[in-house]
Amino acid sequence: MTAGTVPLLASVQRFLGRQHGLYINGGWRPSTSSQTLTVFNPANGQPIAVTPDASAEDVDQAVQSAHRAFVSGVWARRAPAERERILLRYADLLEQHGEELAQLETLEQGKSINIARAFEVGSTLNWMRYTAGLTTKICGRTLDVSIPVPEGARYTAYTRKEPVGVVAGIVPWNFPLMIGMWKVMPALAAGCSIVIKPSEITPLTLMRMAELATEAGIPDGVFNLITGSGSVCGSALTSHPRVAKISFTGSTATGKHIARSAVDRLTRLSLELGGKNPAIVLADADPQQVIEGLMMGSFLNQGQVCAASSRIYVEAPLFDRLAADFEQAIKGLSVGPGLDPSAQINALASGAHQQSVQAYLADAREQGAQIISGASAPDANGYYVSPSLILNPDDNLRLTRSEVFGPVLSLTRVADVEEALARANDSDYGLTASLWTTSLKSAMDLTPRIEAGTVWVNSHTLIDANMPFGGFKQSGTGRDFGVDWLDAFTETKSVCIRH
Ligand code: TXE
Repeated sequence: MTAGTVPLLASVQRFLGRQHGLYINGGWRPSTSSQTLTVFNPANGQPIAVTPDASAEDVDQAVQSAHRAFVSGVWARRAPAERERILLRYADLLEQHGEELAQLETLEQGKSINIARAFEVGSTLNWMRYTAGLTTKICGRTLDVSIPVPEGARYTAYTRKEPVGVVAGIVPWNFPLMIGMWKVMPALAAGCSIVIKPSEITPLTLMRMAELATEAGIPDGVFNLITGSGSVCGSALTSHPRVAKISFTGSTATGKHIARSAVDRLTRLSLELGGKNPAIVLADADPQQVIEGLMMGSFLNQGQVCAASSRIYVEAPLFDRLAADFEQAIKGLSVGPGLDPSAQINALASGAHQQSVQAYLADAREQGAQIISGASAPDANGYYVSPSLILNPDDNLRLTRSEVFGPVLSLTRVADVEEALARANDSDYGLTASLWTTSLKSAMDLTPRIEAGTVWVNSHTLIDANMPFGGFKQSGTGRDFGVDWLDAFTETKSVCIRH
């Protein structure tokens, strides 16, 4: 611990000191494999825990456990109000252990303790309670049908929403706890069982949530967790014949790979993939609001946010003013460990990811891009990257077209809104976008022309449990959140009764 950092709770230290296993059928068990994965603290590169690198055999045991629990009806056929009550109790347990989970998240992921408390714990609670409430709102329709045979027969038809079965949840490393619960909660609210695989670099908070699931009263086998690599453990899970539905959040490349294999069994699939999200700033925008909103939209969690703004197109009259303001704001950001609440930029999640972001910057520098950087790393062993602003990068730079997923923001001068729209939409991605203007007419006219699953006006990155979220184009398929969220975890059955 360094001066100014939050002291670790005894419960966090105890958890880190444990010998970790796989959570199958309501308890921990060792892996059949002797392979392990080490979890590092991104702030200083030190190892903090070792977890199993699960084998295909472990995955099979977890899926069979989930399948047995599903067909037994111990969860799926329980009254919706009982499932809701248990899921609300699960949320209460997260709240009770909020500080412990926030600290674990900062330790394994690198993010600020402020963000861990407010988002990984605070926002996740909102999502959990919202989703628990959906348990008692599942419903179908009654249907008037016109079946003409045999003569004189009458029919009444209706639809039922039934849980799809065993869900495989594959979780990335940017918001491990929150995105993990975005998979667990709708699956359980719908009556499914789940096998969840956290990212190999950030498994700890979901491991703790596995135990709390049992404490909340979720029956054994309904919630299973395996830790392991993507290539062996993740692949064995998403291609398992008893998995009925995959909910994946991660890179577009891995999402496509999983989708190809899912086609063989027509496994249901939701993919929430990357983004290269534009912001369009019109000349009549409020500059102060733009700076505040897009600094947060771009640098929250060191830019490791699929919805983050990373390309800003500014109408010419406002460009010089905003370039100067962004430069000042970026140079003013303090860089430090996540456990220091005053540090605004923290380490990236892994050494490999740090190198990937640095490679984008090196490539841009070699191509002659103008890069302005803020403060540098406080600890040479931590996975830090200085917050950076790129002015008017070429549209064909790797950094302009790919999801960098780091504290890197580009600002580009455009002649007018038509040029801004054309360049904003010129992307394989279409996850989010924002428009900055004080004109209601511009907002109403332009939002339908932006190719993105979410468009904010005068804000960016602010998501809500009641607002559907997902991507156009190669940013994914399906939508998370909102009142229809459970549709993706259920099958619709039509029942037709002759009478
Ligand atoms: O992602 P992967 P990576 C983007 C971001 C980042 C890039 C690479 O641009 O720089 O992806 O990150 C599991 N079968 N996003 O390589 O590989 C893996 O174990 C089944 C955007 O870490 O997609 C982990 O649990 N699973 C993003 C999860 O997939 C497999 C969040 C994500 O890893 C697998 C994270 C396989 N064959 C990265 N291979 C967002 N949309 O928010 C890997 N995995």
